[in-house]
Amino acid sequence: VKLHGFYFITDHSLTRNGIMDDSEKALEAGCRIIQYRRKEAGTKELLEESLRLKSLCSGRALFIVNDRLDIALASDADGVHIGQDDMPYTEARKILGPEKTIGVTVHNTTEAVKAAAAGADYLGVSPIYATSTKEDAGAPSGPGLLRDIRSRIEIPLAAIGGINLSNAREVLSAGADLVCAISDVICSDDVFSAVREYQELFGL
Ligand code: TZP
Ligand code: MG
Repeated sequence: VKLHGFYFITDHSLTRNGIMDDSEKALEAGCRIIQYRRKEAGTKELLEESLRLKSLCSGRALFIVNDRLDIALASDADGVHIGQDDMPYTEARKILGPEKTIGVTVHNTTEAVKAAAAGADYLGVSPIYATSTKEDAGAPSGPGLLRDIRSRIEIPLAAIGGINLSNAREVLSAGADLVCAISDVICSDDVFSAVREYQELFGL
């Protein structure tokens, strides 16, 4: 099945009811891909949380771990998401094997062409708009970058950075298959309804 729809990413600093509750709401709203993203915790805690999320997602959604291949392997996640400064794609693939899903963040067309040629399963295109959720996100590209990458690359594209319900349509029309919106969804009073609104933009 081709990846399509809202891409949920956990956030410990923004959550109101906890990342397990947020993730459950996203799943109930029909989200089919969940990423566990957490930087500031010890390995044991990361693993315990990853195992809980993995069982929550089991049979319902693809479960992806940000950055940490060890946590992904130990919790039998479905895959990892890596940035340009993380484990390089080729080494990540060697470690995880052919079956796992590997997503790669790209900031320009050159990085996108390279990651796709190397075999990435999907690309995260980042940041589309200005965001304060990730400090080192870099300069926003605007939807034009998505359009350019879309014209050259066929694997699923996940758009991220500063996306909200007012700009999500232009992101979809620029060619995104997946949309991530962290603060807009996690800071809302009702994560379920927020994710539903995005899913509806996809006709899901
Ligand atoms: N990677 C690139 S931008 C970003 C991440 C994790 C943060 C996106 O957060 P928001 O709140 O949707 O702008
Ligand atoms: Mg990373």
